[in-house]
Amino acid sequence: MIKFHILTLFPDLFSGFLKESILARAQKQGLIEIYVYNLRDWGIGKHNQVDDSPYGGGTGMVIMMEPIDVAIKEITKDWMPKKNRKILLTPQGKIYNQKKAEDLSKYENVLLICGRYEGFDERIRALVDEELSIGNYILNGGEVAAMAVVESVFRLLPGVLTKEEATRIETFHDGLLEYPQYTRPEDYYGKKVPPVLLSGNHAKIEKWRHEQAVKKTIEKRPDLLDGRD
Ligand code: 6GU
Repeated sequence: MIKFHILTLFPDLFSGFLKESILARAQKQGLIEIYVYNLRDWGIGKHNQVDDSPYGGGTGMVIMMEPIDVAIKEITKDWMPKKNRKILLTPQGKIYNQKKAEDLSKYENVLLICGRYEGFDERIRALVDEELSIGNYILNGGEVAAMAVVESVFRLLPGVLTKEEATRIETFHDGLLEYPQYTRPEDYYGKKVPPVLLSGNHAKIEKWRHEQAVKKTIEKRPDLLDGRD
């Protein structure tokens, strides 16, 4: 069982996401727990201040050390360091990928701190284990990135996908793109379903699907095959 802890200034962004069907089911089954914390709750003074103007001048506001530092300390107070991960989501991080998702799925607790793009005090970086980004583009904050991380990790947990789904992904996906799929009708205004899929010959269908997955990968994402025969 994995526990995600999300620290954000915009907790409401997560309410719809957390109710999504597979994620809701996984939470009910006790495969995953997700806690969303409002950074504002650790704000300073009667206005619960979390940011301030930058030293040296300039526009915009900078997230302050204290609310983040105290929030991290409180959220992680009972954690044993080895099985837990504290992550800052920022465009300056290493690019997130499937391998990273697999690594994270082995932790007991994962804290995702959603940075704001305008910035946070540089010293905050020293409070976390690593920084992650979900790609080379700029978002206003780490919230969408946090959802990407949660969704990609939780579907790897044993019991989340059905046995059938998991087997299909392992045997075919194995680093390849998905083979082409079709459903009714057989003929859509002249665009036809490949005849092999209607043949009823399962061995032939399996072979065709694997070939198609390889072909598609070579054509669309040859980078996925780097270092393979
Ligand atoms: Cl994690 N945060 C922001 N603000 N922008 C991003 C990102 C994260 N990953 C890609 N772009």
